Amino acid sequence: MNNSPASLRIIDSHTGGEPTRLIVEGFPDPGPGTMAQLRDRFAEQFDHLRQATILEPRGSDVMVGALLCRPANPAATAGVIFFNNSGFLGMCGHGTIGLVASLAWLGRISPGQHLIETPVGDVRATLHDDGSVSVENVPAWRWRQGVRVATRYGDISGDIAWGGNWFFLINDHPLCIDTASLAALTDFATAVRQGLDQAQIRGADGGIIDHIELFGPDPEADSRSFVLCPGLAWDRSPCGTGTSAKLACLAEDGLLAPGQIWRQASVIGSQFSASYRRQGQHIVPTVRGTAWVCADTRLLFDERDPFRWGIRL
Ligand code: PYC
Repeated sequence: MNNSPASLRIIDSHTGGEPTRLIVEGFPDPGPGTMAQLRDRFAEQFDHLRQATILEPRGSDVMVGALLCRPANPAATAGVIFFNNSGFLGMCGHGTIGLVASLAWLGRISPGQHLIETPVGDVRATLHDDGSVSVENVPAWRWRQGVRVATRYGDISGDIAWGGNWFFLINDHPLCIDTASLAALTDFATAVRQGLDQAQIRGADGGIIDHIELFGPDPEADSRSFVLCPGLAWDRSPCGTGTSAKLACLAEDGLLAPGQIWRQASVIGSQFSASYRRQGQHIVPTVRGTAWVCADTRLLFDERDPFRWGIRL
């Protein structure tokens, strides 16, 4: 099998400012299996294509990649594997909204409900008539409350929750959640990430807590967040999996009732609206937002180009 294609067809979109680059053609066939199996095969055999798609000079650190896959379940509309500059994501809320908007733009799907397979479970996406997309995510839950982490900013307390990725959620911090504070927010969240790693504080399954989420007030929404992603880029969107983790904490604290709408703003002011239903000890969050398709093009990998597989620092 040729695992180094000369080009990939991609659809770029953004959801609340956060880009998704969907690979729709040209990727080597990863074979049959679940999305978790395909993700592992992708990582073993095609990691140069992840890097080529996301890293400079063709991509950027802020971009989330999505590989469109044949689903294992014939009833599903699609399977998807999300990735970024540092590796792979479990689920991605803004990316699923981007995926659905891109499939609609290609004319491959119509408004209505679509089952989508991801490496961490199935999600149900609804494409609405106005082009917005609701994603009923995998079950979310709070694993630990009030965990103290030693950082170079002192001890920081936060909750650990699963929303399709592992999050450390911090309400109590000294920073403003605004664009003037982005460098300070990034430094602070990076320090928390390092503190978690050094203390080997992990998620319930031993997974790395690779998303750090800080909250503050917003004049229009219920809350505004800053989310540091695994590759140390900050999320331009309110982060769908992060909003899911937030809902799990709000539900546990009795601060949000099932079905009640929560409006989560990002640091640049884009918004998701979200609600949840209960499922045993967990909640099932639904996150709604809008994505805009911005490019339908091809990435070219000339074999003479020394950076065809990305600038690897
Ligand atoms: O929307 O879930 C999300 C997400 C994860 C990382 C970037 N965006």
